[in-house]
Amino acid sequence: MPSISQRRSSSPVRIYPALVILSVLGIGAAAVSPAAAAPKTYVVVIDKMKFGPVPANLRKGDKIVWLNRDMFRHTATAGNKSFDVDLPPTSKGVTVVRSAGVISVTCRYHPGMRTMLKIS
Ligand SMILES: [Cu+2]
Repeated sequence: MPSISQRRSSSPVRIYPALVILSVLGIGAAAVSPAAAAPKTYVVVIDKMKFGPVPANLRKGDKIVWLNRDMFRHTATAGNKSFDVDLPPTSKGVTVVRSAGVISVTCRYHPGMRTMLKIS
């Protein structure tokens, strides 16, 4: 028992300097390149057999969380095959957009479900 309590008390001391270094690097990077926007995460809700509104200002590197609120299985499938996210009922899946351009998105199970991503 004494050895466990020693480990517990020593581990925060080891982790703390690493956290300080990471946070300093993070602040430094933001200050050096303010023009490079940090990647953002957006949520696209799928509900009642439809894709909800998609983000208007998507950029390369941004993340999309596809949130399936339906009791049906869907997919978010890119027309250019850059992603194909399987979405069981009431689940979510993540895509990182890797290239600029316009990508059509459909559901493999319900071809009537369509949306479009514009990535700059
Ligand atoms: Cu579907």
